[in-house]
Amino acid sequence: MNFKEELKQKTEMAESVVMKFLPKEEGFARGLAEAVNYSMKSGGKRLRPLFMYESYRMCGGCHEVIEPFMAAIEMIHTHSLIHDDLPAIDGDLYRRGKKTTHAVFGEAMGVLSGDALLNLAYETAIRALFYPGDIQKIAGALKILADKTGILGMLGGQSVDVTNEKDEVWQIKKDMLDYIYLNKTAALIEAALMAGAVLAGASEREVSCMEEIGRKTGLAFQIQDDILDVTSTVEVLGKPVLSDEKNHKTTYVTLLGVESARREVERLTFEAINLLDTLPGEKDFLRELISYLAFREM
Ligand code: GRG
Repeated sequence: MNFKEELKQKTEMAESVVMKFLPKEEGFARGLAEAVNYSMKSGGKRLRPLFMYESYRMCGGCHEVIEPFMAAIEMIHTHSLIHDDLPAIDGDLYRRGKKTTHAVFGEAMGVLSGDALLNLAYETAIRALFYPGDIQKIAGALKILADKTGILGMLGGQSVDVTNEKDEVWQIKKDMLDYIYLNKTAALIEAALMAGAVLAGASEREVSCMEEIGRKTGLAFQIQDDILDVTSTVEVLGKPVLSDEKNHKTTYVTLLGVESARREVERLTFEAINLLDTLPGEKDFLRELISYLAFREM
């Protein structure tokens, strides 16, 4: 099977795992479950559950305990997208080629469904405690998920982005831009790789190597996002282009130009793969996935 076929098959597997943990649309709160399910079923690459599954598999894991964690990380990611699209932040009406959650269900339900998803992520991950398995590993993975999402992770990174916008600080230096990218984007990719490794019983050295791989891969992913914002089209991306310019954002493209930004993506990807190759386990798919993302078109 070639990489593209394998990616399709594994994405479908991740998709079906995520679907298992969605709420039932019933009762008085049916509207909230509908908004949550709308956003969770609106496509997306399912990269974070895929990264988590591949790390788990590579480190020798082979049990269903990974499944609630795969669903949980996609829920956290989707929460961040719903809130990022709100009028108070980017005010975007399209994502993944579909209307954004607040555009369909209204702003209040957009806020609430994002909140509900963040909570549902932990409700879901906690279910792993009731699977047969090592409680210590599950506790370790829960801690990673919570830490990488919080003030010292994704939410902290986003807060700096939002504060700059509020204060109309348009020109920021590279160290601050890196802080934002490493937290708002890379932290969840680090969490995916680390939690997968911890659940599989990997050593401390292996888990911190996974963290570094996630850091480099996540930074490259966000720089590629900057590049696609100026080089792609709304049809290919399924969301608005030139939005960084519209929002006066400093990006790797505004700091370095498209060509140097591309070289940075390639350098970070090369370093991530070199680190991956220092780890034991079967990693062909993960290696190809990391390099595929450096040239992704959406
Ligand atoms: C401030 C209210 C408020 C909310 C913040 C935490 C947060 C919401 C946003 C996090 C920042 C964020 C949205 C970063 C974007 C990272 C990124 C490049 C997302 C796109 O990921 P893909 O391409 O998306 O994997 P798909 O659609 O494929 O799942």
